Amino acid sequence: MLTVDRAARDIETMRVRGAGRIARHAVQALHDLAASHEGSERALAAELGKAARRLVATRPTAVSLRNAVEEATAPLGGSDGELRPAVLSATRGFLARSVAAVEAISALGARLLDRDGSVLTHCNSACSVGVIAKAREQHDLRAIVTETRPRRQGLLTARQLRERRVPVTFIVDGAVNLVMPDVDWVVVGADSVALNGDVVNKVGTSLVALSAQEHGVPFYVAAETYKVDRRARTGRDVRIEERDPREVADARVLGGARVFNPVFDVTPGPLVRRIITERGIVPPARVGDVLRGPPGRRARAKA
Ligand code: RUB
Repeated sequence: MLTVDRAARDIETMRVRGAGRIARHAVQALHDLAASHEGSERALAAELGKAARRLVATRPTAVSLRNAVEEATAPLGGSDGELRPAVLSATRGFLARSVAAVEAISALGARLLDRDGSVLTHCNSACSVGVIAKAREQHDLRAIVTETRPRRQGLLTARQLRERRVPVTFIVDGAVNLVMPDVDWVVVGADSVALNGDVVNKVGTSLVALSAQEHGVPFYVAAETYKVDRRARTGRDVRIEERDPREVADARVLGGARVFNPVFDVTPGPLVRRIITERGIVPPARVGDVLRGPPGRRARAKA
């Protein structure tokens, strides 16, 4: 059984990380709380409310976490006497749909990488790994993976892609612009997407996007619809998490210099060619459309 406290600590310490995984971890904890609860419905409601607040506070930028927890605890607003089964059903529904969404995104996104070539990715995103690995089943594709300072999530990406037999070249973040002339596509994930199509993802993503634009390389974002932040009109409305400076460097070796360690940054929508969601591939400015249900033909895009 996954306790709420354990799940919150896993997310805070980044033992569990990545926007999709933290959302599922939080929802699993809410599920287990409801499943093991033996008190009254009223007591369960109070505990779920407290747990939701604790879980959402663990990482402030990924709206996936807030959206998932809100969905899982939506039955709190319902009628008396049905809370436990309703929460169990909501949590199980979310867990199943979020896993299926990654698979759907992988299959849809792979269609964009429609020939042999090189694809660059930054950080570690299950959606991006899925897209690249799926495309590799069809074409002679190689991946260029950035290290992703300071937490080096690129090591995970390189390993996961190798496990799926994708040839990988691993580079330091500063080499992105140098290799970009040899890149055919960029695919990254997202922690939040604002309604205007601005994308919030691992710090450095916006620099990758600028480099891609400079070299005429299509820049794709692979993100489930629950990463769209209905409350964020633009990327500036999303709070950027700052983490412990010691993740970057020991202040003593810097002669006491102050370290600034923002974890995410905002890539403006106009730098994004398309957003790959489980409900279709959309231009960034139309990302709000996918929240209203499956897109029609017009919302689907070609590479
Ligand atoms: C992870 C990160 C990922 C997104 C999307 O940052 O920025 O690109 O979360 O990942 P951190 P996914 O390591 O700080 O959590 O596609 O797996 O949801």
